[in-house]
Amino acid sequence: TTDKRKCRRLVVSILELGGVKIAKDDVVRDDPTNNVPDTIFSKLGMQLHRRNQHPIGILKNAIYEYFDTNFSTKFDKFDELCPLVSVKQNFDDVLVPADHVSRSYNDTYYVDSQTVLRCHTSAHQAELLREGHTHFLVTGDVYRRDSIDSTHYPVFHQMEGFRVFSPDEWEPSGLDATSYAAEDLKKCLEGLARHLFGAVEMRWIDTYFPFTNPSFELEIYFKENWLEVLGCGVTEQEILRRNGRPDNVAWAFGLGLERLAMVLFDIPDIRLFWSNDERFISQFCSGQLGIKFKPFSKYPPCYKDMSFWINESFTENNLCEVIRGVAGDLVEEVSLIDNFTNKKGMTSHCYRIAYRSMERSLTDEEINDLQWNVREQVLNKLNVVLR
Ligand code: FA5
Ligand code: MG
Repeated sequence: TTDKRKCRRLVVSILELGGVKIAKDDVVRDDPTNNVPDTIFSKLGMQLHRRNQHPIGILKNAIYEYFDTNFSTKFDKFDELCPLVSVKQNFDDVLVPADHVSRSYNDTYYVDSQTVLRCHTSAHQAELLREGHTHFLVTGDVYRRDSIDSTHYPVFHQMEGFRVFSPDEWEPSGLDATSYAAEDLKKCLEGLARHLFGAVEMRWIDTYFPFTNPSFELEIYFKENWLEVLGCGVTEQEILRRNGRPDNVAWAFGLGLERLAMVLFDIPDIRLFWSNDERFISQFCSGQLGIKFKPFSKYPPCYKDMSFWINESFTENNLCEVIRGVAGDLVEEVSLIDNFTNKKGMTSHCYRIAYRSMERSLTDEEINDLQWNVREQVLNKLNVVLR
């Protein structure tokens, strides 16, 4: 709990910095290692996963229930660990290589050169292992610079699951430790999917994570697409060895709670989770999984295109960050619709921005203003040349 208190003080000081606008702008301008915009600062401490009436909280509780009723060993639960973590916790402790893209300023929010907003709940694996936990669930808000569409948002929620096995668990099976853990993991997660959804179409995909081997992703069929809802795998032995469990094996998973909740409650757009609109909030009920979200009439989207010559430092994540900075949750999707390089070697991109409010219709004037500001900010901040 001393950790918890420390964490709170840190969050408060940052939020206070965020509140006193000038002070924070100064900090950001002076500290080139801070790339956290106001819109993201303002999400710290919201804790949607700790609201029992909110779809994210309802889902968390339903997953807790699955683990409480299906395992003889209790899973220790954490949902208040501080989202500000060290670079070491977020990356080194889970064996993310020094040159991995996820460490870049393009992908991760840095508070300073040694502190990030965690980009996954895996950041807590090592410390909890060292504290002696062998079965645990960690739920929390995670932060990523990312593209913009209906299933991606720069703040979302994950639940990490971790389970350690000892030799007397896998030895009688005749399987090697890794196969035993992999089988148990898939059984556990398929059982969870059945607990939440009943019958649902799903498939396993082989993938890569630095901290597990083998590694898998689970996809669920949703609105005519396969939607990736979680990553998982058998924990790298190096992580167990470093954290006091050299003779064990373990599995781990990281669930995207918004993605699961979208399927479960039929929520069409990830921005809705952040809505304060009564017409959204009031549709959900503590403990009830069966509710299907009824969209309050869908307002029409408005599309605006923007073409420019890019430079070497241009990235889509930076573009999305600028657009979000202007339009906030009024931007629904940003997609590259044209891309060519001319004879002189200059590359042009055309992006289509979809503006749509979840709560009301937008006026032409409002959209034109937004687009005008977006163009100006993109010019100023990204040093591109508009066409
Ligand atoms: C991870 O974050 C790994 N730490 C998961 C893991 C844990 C693997 C333990 C192995 C062992 P990934 O980057 O794929 O993996 O994210 C996990 C899930 O988070 C995704 O499957 C997806 O459901 C969700 N997710 C990722 N990015 C976003 C986003 N921008 N918005 C909403 N949900 C997202
Ligand atoms: Mg993934």
